[in-house]
Amino acid sequence: MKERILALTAAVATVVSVGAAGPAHATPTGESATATVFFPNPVQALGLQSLVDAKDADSPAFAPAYRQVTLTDLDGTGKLSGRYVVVKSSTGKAALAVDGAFPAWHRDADQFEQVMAYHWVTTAQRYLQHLGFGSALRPVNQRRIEVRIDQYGGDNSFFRDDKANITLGKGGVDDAEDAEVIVHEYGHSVQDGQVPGFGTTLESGAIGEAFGDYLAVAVTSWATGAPARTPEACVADWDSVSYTSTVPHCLRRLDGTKHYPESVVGEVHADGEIWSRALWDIRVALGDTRASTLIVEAQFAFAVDTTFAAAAQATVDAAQRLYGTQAAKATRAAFVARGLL
Ligand SMILES: [Ca+2]
Ligand SMILES: [Ca+2]
Ligand SMILES: [Ca+2]
Ligand SMILES: [Zn+2]
Repeated sequence: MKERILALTAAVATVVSVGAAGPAHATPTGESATATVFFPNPVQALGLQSLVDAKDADSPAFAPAYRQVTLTDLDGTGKLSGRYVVVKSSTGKAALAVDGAFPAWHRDADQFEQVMAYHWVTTAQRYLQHLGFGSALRPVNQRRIEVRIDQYGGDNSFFRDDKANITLGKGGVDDAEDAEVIVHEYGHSVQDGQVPGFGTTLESGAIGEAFGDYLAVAVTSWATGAPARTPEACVADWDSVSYTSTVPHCLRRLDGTKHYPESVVGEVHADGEIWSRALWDIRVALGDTRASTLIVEAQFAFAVDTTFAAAAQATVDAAQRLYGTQAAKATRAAFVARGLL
C-alpha cells in the first residue's frame, strides 16, 4: 500500500524514523498496573495558561497535574504492551513495571510519555467500547496498534496508514504529554480501521483531521470530566503553548465559525474546522453518547475519498437509523449551519 502520513499539523514531517516492525506474540491477559499520567494535560487540569515547556523540566507547578491511574489490558510482560497498543520508544529505556506498578515518572523522564501513550490509546478504545462498539454495535479498530515516541526533529505527530502506527514527536512540549494529541492521532487510526486508506482528498482529509480533534475532546471529557478551567472546545491546550501566542492556547477548536465553501483554504487541518464545528453542534444537541455513536457508526459508510456532502448525508442517515427523526433533524441542522448540506 502506498504510504500516507496524516499529521497533527500542517508542518511537514521531514524525517520519519521507523524500525523493524516485528509482530508481537505476547498473549493479552487483561492485566493492570498503576502508573502516573497527565489527566488529560496540565493546562486543562490546572487552568494555567502560563505553563511553559522549559526544555522538559519538571517543576512544582506541575505537581498537582499528575494523576495516578490504572493501566488496563496489559499483556503481563511488565512492558507497555497490551491488547490495543504496544509502545515502542526510540527515546530512553522502555518503561517496565515492578510488582504491578510503573514508577511515578514525571514529564522530564522519557518513560512518562510512553506511559501516556499507552494509557490514552487504551482509554480511547475503551471509550468506543462504552458507546457499544464491539458489543451492541460492530467493533471499531480493535487491533493492536504500535505507538512510537520519536525524537524526529519536528514539532508534529502522525499516523502512517501503511503500518497503522502512530508516531508522537518531541518538538516543543513533548506531544505525548498532551492526551488530546495522542487521541487525535488515534482518531486517524480509528477511521483507517473503519475505512482502510481513508482520507485521500482535501475534503475527506479535512474530515479526518476534524474527527481526530472531536475524538480528542470526547474521550478526554469522558475520562476526566468536562474541563472547568479551559474551554471544552479547545484541542491540545498544553502542546499548543509552544506554537500559539494567544490565550487560551489551542491547537484548534471545535466551536469555530468557519462555513462552506467560503472558509475553504485548501489545507486539511484548517478546513477540518468546518466539519468539526458540525460534530460539536451535534454533540451539543444530542449529548456525547448519542452524538459520538452516530458519528462513528456513520463513518463505516464513508468512501475513502468522500465529499463533505456525501459524508454529511451518511451521518444524518446514521442518526435516523440509530435514534430516529428528531436526532436526524438535529444532525442535519448542524451540517446545514456549516453550508455542508
Ligand atoms: Ca517530557
Ligand atoms: Ca509538541
Ligand atoms: Ca482540551
Ligand atoms: Zn491529524
